[in-house]
Amino acid sequence: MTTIDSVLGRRVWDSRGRPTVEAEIRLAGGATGRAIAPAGASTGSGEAVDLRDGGPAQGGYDVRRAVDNLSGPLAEALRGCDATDQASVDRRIVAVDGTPAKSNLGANACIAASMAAARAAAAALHLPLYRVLAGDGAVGLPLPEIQIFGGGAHAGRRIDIQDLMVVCPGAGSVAEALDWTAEIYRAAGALMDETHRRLGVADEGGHWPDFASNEEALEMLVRAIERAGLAPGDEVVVALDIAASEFGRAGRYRLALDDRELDSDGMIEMLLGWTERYPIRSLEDPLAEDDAGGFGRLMAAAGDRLQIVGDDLLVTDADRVAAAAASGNANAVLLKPNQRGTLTETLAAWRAAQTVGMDGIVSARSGETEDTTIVDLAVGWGAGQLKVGSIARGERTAKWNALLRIEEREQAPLARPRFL
Ligand code: 2PG
Ligand code: MG
Repeated sequence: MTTIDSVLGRRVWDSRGRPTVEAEIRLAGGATGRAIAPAGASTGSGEAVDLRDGGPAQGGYDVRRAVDNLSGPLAEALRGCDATDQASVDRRIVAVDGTPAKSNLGANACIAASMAAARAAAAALHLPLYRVLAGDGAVGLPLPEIQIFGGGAHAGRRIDIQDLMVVCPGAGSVAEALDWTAEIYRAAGALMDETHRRLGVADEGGHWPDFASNEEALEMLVRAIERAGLAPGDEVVVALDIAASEFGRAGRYRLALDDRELDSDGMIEMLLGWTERYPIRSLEDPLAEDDAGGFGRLMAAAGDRLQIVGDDLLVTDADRVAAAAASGNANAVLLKPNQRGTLTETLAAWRAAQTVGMDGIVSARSGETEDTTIVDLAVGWGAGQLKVGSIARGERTAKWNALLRIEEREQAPLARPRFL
């Protein structure tokens, strides 16, 4: 009843108006599951391959080959496989692609198939996916990490920092955290309008800012928290995704907005200065992916009080997570299923992190859709934190609203990550 009968590839659209891949899997018993691949803009060089067609159509971003790979070789490989055995589904995906980076069939085709199989299995079992993923374990609600200002590759590089986010450790529930964040988002918009700093909405729904310096963004974020009637550093803290690989290489960092060029130690000094002046508790990709030494020095200086998250550095790779833990380069991992191409490999990265006491953040990409599978992953795997962009734009609110429904159903406690 739960064996895979058919796999269909479909070309659909993402939040940047680019084509993307949807997989629809039908099981022998009639249950179906659907999932859509997201896409990043600031990608780590170690990510699995997001297969695009190139050429003139759709700016080279078309995915007709990946869609054909789904309906062709992937469908053939998965037919007859038991969808409730995710590990064996994913083994087949890995085997039929046959390359380390899924460059043959495309990680976008692979992750859509892997997630659709999980969805079909949950449908056949008449259970929500997060319940299936949790197994016998308790369900945990992740603390939301929510963008207020977009920047970097998501806002025309108008500021260098990519994501300025708030986390509400003082909130008693997901619903309250979202309430507070919406007040902050609104206050930030009003403050920007008063100072003519708002240009629009960035790729992940945060305000597209027109600040004179990177630090002005931090100042305004704290003022927005205060204007919303909340206590910065207590009820609400700040999380940044510096996405430093976008402007740093070979130990040199060029902050265009501040017209400054820093070496690795200069970056660390600047970031630590910010953490003293602002209630920052989490720094994602504070240094470039080729600067593991810099990560190590930052961890040595502040790894006991700050969450240092590897995204481009770790690319959801279990081996990299283990290596980073051994060398003390990060204390948290961002988990993006499409960076690897299967759920089993994504889970392996999370298990590797848990083994060494690292924290986890399940994350969306900057190019997203209405697909909410990552919400189930964060809840079912007990990842503790969830990052999906801002509290505006439908592809973002689809995830927060899914999380609200889960909270209503489960009444589970909100996670309390150690550094937040
Ligand atoms: C990131 C993500 C989400 P992208 O860097 O963490 O903000 O961006 O999907 O463009 O890699
Ligand atoms: Mg990132």
